[in-house]
Amino acid sequence: MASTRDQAAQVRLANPHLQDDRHDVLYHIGLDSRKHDFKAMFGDTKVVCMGGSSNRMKRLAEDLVAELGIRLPTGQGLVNVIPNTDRYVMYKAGPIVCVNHGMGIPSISILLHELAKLMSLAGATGVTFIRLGTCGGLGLEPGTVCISSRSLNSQLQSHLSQFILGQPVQREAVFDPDLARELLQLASGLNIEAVSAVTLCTSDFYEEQGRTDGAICEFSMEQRNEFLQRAFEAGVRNIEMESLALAAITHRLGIRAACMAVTLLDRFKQDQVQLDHSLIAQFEGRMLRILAAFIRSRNICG
Ligand code: R2B
Ligand code: URA
Repeated sequence: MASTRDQAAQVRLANPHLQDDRHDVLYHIGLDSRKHDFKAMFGDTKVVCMGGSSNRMKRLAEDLVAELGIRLPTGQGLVNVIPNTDRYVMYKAGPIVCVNHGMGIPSISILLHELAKLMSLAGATGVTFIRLGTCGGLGLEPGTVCISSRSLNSQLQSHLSQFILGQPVQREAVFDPDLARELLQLASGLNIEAVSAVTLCTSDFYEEQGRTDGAICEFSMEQRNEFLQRAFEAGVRNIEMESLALAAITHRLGIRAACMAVTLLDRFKQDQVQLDHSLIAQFEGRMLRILAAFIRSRNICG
């Protein structure tokens, strides 16, 4: 359970160049502090839910409204609150924000910079960021929910590497252990198959994830299997493409965050995702139930 101190904590940026009373344009999410009242729009935010696709995030917001009985402003319904951009969509249901992050580290990292600035300017307190995604599993039944403890890069190192002003900078990629434990317990209480996982996060779906079915492949089946086995021995149980940036950026800013991803296949057995969409939606429903239980436990929806 979050402490009283955590609940009152505002998002603190790590940038001495930014003044509190600044004019700020959050370009990729189409918000401008002179045109939008960030405090009125987002000051009550408690949970920011993220996932790859725009349609899925709209559905998630609709499902949360139904599941949690969230009352929307009369006559308004659920609307995309950032219609000035088509890069991302964002829905707000009471204190819950649902926003899509696109695919890969660059896309989610741009979003995380702007979301952190938005939450800070809005004066939101006790905010938790949660990603709900899909992934490949290692030795897990399809449909297993993986809750990341930390994230490894493609060299199996637990940090995000960036080049900043031409110099390498490494940021530790760890998730809040209490939050991960809490989500795991909620999953267990709901009888949902879930594991605590070290997550491998790559910048490519095909070659970097050891797939032999991309347009280019310059390694053998033996080398593929050896890499996946080495990842498994390093604790990796799932593979996806955003957790490294989510962990590194939120950890650097002191934002409580978690990454849940449901496995679509066992990568020890195959490379191709062959599930039909209705089964994927059913698997994603498992994460919705865990998320709804988490939000209920926080008593934040009135
Ligand atoms: C999981 O699924 C996407 C690739 O298919 C990517 O966004 C991810 O992390
Ligand atoms: N997303 C990934 O990044 N990898 C997979 O294998 C499945 C979904």
